[in-house]
Amino acid sequence: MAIGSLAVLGQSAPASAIEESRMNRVIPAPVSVTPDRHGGAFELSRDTVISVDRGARGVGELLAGVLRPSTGYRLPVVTDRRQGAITLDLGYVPARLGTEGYELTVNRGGVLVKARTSAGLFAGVQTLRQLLPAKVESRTKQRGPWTVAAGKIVDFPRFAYRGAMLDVARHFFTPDEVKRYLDQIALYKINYLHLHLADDQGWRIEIDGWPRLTEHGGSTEVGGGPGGFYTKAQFRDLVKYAAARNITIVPEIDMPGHTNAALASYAELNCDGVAPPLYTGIEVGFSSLCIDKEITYRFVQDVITELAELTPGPYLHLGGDEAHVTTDPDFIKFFDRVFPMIEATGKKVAGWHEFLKATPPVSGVAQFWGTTTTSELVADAAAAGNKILMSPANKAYLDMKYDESTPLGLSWAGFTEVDDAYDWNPGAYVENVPESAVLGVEAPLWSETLENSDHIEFMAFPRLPAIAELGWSPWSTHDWASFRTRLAAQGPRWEAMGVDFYRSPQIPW
Ligand code: NGO
Repeated sequence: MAIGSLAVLGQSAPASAIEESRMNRVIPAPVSVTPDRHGGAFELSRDTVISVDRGARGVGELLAGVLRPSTGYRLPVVTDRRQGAITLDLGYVPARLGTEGYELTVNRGGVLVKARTSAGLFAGVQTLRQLLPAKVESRTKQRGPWTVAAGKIVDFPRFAYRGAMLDVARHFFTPDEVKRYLDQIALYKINYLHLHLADDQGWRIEIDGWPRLTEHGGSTEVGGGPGGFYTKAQFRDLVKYAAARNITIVPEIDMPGHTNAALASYAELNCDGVAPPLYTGIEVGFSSLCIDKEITYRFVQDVITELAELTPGPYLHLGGDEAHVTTDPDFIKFFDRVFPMIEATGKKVAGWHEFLKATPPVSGVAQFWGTTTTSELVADAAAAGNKILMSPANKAYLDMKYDESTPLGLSWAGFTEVDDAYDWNPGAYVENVPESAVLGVEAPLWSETLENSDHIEFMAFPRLPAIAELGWSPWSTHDWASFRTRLAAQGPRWEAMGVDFYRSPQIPW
């Protein structure tokens, strides 16, 4: 057979097989996927409408925002029921689907996404995007057909918390850069973005009454660049932008260590009353708030009060890591005064797992970032009823280099290829921390070496989807061979979206 006719044969493969394969390429893997081999396919056309319940208009508009540029169709969002529509229906679904679960049913006559909440509908819509051809993600008009195979997906998350973290302190990222990342992580059903808002190199959030934090403390970054900070209005706008994508912002102000930017801004916060210079290097563990000065607690109180007021979400993160120049008794003394301040706001405290040296309230969440699978502190906290958030540095840190040739990133926790990031079970990872004690997973992206969205994307993709899948998908779906094929299918999507990802040699792109 001539090569030409082979190619033709390839092109004329039955459309249903191609579409059906997309049903099996979704990340994170859904709980159940049932193709309907006799149901044909749904085709998006110039007459399609997006029909929503009133409470789902925002989700409908976001879907339309993805589909309109590439299809060129009008895709009006309407609130009446229509034949042939994409319908987003807030209504009864089985209780096991919880608040973020959804059912997605496709047949020739339409697409129906059903969920109890708009968060569930949003999750269903992210799945629907992946059932359409990759070029649907393009911002310019593309040729159809825009078909989705018939079948049914039933889906809900394994863990309540599926997070990403962005360090905006070591290098500052503008609100638009943060929004771009929010858009990218939302596609993989990430529902928390933890922002590391202050560190030795920069203070990035306005606090009334302490203007030098941002004026001076925010004026630089690693390498000596101009830094930056978020005004309260900008931060509120980020919170809102995230919420529309079912993402809750978790603000972190690291303390008592990692505080050089604050100490440089206010001499009176230092035990010796002398402000140190701003810091633009990447060493850690050399700074501490002054534990025995009253002004320290007035400062921390103001910060906590204002963060709580800026943040509708349940968690405030206080860091607590690498306080190498704070003695243990001082560390405990400090947090004994600070934990009640958080409780008074009605929020839950989160911290890097060393903060367990002090005793957070039982509502407190410990973020495990170790590189081994044992931690007595963490196991004891789990036994005491604290929830644990899993971010093992040698698995979940997106700032680790993939291998020795990676131009960006650090390597203190080891090189982390895609299979390293994927191959661990958060529910059975740290000794004596059972799944019931695990709140979820988070993929931190520290920015000592990262300066812009291209850098973020190169480190986060393709590993972020691996962590997202560990957080969402049932362990029974865990399978590297399947994951790498599904990941390969994301490549053309990222190309269409302009995401600058790392083409890991492990993945059959
Ligand atoms: C550590 C350290 C951070 C670094 C990061 C780099 C934690 C919790 N504290 O993680 O200050 O930026 O490693 O990978």
